[in-house]
Formats: sequence, structure tokens, C-alpha cells
Amino acid sequence: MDKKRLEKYKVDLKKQFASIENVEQLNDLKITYMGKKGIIPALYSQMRDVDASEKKTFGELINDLKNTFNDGFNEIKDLLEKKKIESLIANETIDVTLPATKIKMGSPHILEKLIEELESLFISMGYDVIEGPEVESDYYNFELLNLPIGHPARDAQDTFYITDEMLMRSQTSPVQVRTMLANKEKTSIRIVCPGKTYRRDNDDATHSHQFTQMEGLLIDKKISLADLKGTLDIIAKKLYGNDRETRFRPSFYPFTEPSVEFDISCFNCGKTGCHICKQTGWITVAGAGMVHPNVLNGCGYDAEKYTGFAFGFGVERLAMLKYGINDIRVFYTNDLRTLSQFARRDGDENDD
Ligand code: 2NM
Repeated sequence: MDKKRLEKYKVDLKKQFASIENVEQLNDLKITYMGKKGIIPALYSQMRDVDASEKKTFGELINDLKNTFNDGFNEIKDLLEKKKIESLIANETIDVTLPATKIKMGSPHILEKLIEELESLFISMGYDVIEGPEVESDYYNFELLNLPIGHPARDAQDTFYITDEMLMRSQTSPVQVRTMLANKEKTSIRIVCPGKTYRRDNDDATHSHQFTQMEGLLIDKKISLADLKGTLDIIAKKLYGNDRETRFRPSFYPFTEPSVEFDISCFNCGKTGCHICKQTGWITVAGAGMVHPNVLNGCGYDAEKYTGFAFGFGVERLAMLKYGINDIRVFYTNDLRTLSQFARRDGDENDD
């Protein structure tokens, strides 16, 4: 053992500490100095051969080397940990000035929006919105609507039958039938029934085997055709402009008597004649009438005491007129280039 050698160890150790760059190097250094076969344990075992008079001096020098190592080790370990955290923080920094990832926003389908617009109008006039099943029984869809067995509208050529009894509803009126039957107290009714309906048609620009209806029903005492006219008049003006004129033309439906077609003056030409109104100046937007006594009685209302009106809108037709769409199929082919145009027109978020 010699004093110079021990002091050189200390100098070397400090140099090696100075060159440490990471935890791995630091751990390697620990093995070199403090491991089982490391420098410091070896020095301690060499103490056996040291002369008793020098044991104190050398013992202190080795202890000093060991303390130097431990102090250095702890200091560098802390430093490396601090550096690691600092680099993590630096790498996780978010650059808030970067442009954001564009999120594609969906928008309600044009038919859905029109349904909601109509619902709001009717709700503001005291109506409830009622929905019902799309798979119906022959009884609710035809029988109770005054379309007895043998009626041409019941033909399998016009209706999607599932069994002899069950079918895809051809109109939303069965929902109104259900509402009348469910009203056990036979009090007044004010409802609109929107929803999908089905008819066996060959699809083309103006026909779709699945389409959307919004039917309305009002039952109370002393309800007249004038109430129907006033109601539809308000709806027409809200949908197509305050300067719309309206008129009834006689028509026929099995479930209403009398029955009418409801026309509005052409919003495009103001009645002078154009391609939209087919030179007539008028556009038909709904079918309607006074609920047939057979329907009222069949649904448990006394037709002597109660009267009511009913009407039906074709929602696709309303949308085609409102937005100048000339092919009903655009509602069902779901081409986003088409659908998103209407979303934007009404001020919705839609970038694509
Ligand atoms: C229409 C036209 C005329 C109608 C009738 C009924 C009911 F259930 F009360 F009898 N609901 N809807 C009706 C009347 C529907 O659609 C063009």
C-alpha cells in the first residue's frame, strides 16, 4: 500500500465522475469501485498486510476514497434524474400555435331537419308529436281507416305485405288510429305523426318505395273545415313565405269526408306560371279532410259529438320544393356532396 497510489485513485475517480453522461455509465462506475471485486473492497482487504503503525493513515485514506465515491455517486445520480425530467418536460411541450387537426362535423339529414322544423311549428300550436311502429297490422293500417277488405289501396301490388296480417305501413295514420284508441276518456286530440312509410313503387325521380310523411290529427267538439284551412294556412306561410295564398280543391280519401288537396300559390313565379307550378300558378303541398265518421266511430269516438280534421304532408316533396331538388333519390343515396350543401345553407358547421 502506498499513499501516492491512494491519492491517485481519488484524482482518477473525480476525472471519471466528470465524464459520466448517463445512469448506465454511473452504474458501471459503481461496480468498478464498489463491486465485490471492485477497487475499494480490494483496498480494504489489502489492509491485512499493512503495518500496524500505518493502519490508521491508510484506513482514513481508503475511507476518504469511499466517501468521495458515495458523495459523487449521489450527486451525479440526482443531477441525471433532474436532467431526465427536464428533457421530458421539454419534449412534451405543446406548440399551441400549430394549426388544429380538422374534425369533420356531421349534420342532421335534410329530411330530419325539415321534420324538426315542422314539429316546432305544430308544437307551438299545441300539438304533441307521436311516433309508432313501421311494421303494422292490416287492421290499423287499413281496416280502421275505412279501407275495407277489397279496397284497391290494399292491393299487394301497392303494399309491402309481410304476412297476410302484417305489412310495412303505407302511411303514418295507423299511429293516429292507435292514439285515438288509446285515449280511453275520449277527450280531444292534437297530434302530428312523422315517420317512414312504404309503398311498392318503382323508384324514379319522383317515386321512392320508402318515403317520409308527417300526418296531423285534431279532434274536438265543433271542429270545421275552416279550422283545417286556418291551420294549414299558417304552416304554408311559415314554410314558404308570408305572401303565399292558399286554396282547397276537392279530392277523395277513404278516411276523410270531405277530402281536399291543399295548394299554395307558386313561390317561384307568384302565380304567373313557371316550370315549378307547371304553368298553373299553384303547387299542391298536402292532402287533408274532415275525419270520416266511420274512422271516428271505429276508434271509439262518437261522431255525433266529435269532429276532427286530418292532413298529410309528404316530407320529401316539401323539401324538394323548398330546396329546388328535382330527384327524390338524393335523399336516400347519401352522397355527402349533396347532403352537406343543405347543412351549409342553413348555417350548420360542415367543412366537407
Ligand atoms: C292524408 C290526407 C287526408 C289522414 C287521416 C287520418 C286519420 F287517421 F285521422 F284518419 N290521418 N291522416 C289523412 C287525411 C292523411 O295524407 C295525404
